[in-house]
Amino acid sequence: MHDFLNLLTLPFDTNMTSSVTNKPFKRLLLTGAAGGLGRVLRERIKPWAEIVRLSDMSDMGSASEGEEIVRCDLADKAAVLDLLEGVDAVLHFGGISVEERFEPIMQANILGLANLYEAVHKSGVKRVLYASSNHVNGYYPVTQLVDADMPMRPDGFYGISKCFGEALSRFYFDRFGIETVCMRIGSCFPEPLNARMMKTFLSYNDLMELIRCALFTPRVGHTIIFGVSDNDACWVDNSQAAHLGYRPKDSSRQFADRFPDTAERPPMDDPATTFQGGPFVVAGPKY
Ligand code: NAI
Ligand code: 15L
Repeated sequence: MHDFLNLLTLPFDTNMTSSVTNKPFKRLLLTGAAGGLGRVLRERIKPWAEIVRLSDMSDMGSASEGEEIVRCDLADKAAVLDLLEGVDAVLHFGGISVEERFEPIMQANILGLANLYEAVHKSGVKRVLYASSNHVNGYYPVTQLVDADMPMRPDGFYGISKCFGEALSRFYFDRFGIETVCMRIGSCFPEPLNARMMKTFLSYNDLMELIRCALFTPRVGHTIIFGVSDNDACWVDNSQAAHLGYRPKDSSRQFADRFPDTAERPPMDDPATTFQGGPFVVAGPKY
């Protein structure tokens, strides 16, 4: 059992006196920095840390002021241990982000996550924000409201790897008191790309707000929150994560003319419209 007093230790400097810059964190690590969301977050998280350490296995360009670049494969245990040195908190966005063959998912999202949490523990990092996914629950029907306490129903190897991440982070909290916010992100793109995303849409601004809440709420323990904007229709219930105070400001409704709700029931003979995971439910398994 972890020492309960660990829970009273915040992941950032409450006095905001860490340096002349008055930024709450000395060093924030962002993994997946070369990816779609990583590139969005790169500039936006800078006000929170004296140094943002950016990591990915792909090219991230060169470091600008206040940045450090560490190229590494999450499956490389020794490299991940080095990656975590001197880090205060982690925004973990690296890994395979779609349905894939098991082998690459296992390397990046399962072995990679085990490497990350062991390094987090060894380095004394206090908090992780984990980019989980709506695909931990892809096999719930679109007619069902889902909350964080309901059993996971993943829709493929990708979703299963995110279930692993949520379970692993729960274990590291129970065992060592390392706090994690698992953000079950819906569809985070500049705008919804289809009718399903009208329900799962998360704007970039709301993603930032979600991250801000997850990073600066004094005590988060192990929290699961669904990352969606204030969309008119939605199949997730965030009441278990109310303590984070996340209030989305955007909504998919501004795109309603593109994907009008015809009020007809979706065709229930098509798994991609029957289940919340959409096309992911039929994408696998690719073994
Ligand atoms: P992405 O695929 O654009 O970026 C992922 C990054 O991880 C890539 O730059 C890739 O090079 C890197 N990566 C993959 N395997 C790696 C490894 N073994 N070692 C180091 N780096 C590795 O994905 P995106 O859209 O930016 O998503 C970021 C995170 O958010 C992912 O974990 C994804 O599962 C999660 N997410 C994203 C959603 C979205 O709507 N964009 C929805 C739900 C979850
Ligand atoms: C995800 O988990 C993926 O990373 C992203 O690319 C989208 O496909 C999203 O889910 C979604 O469900 O729309």
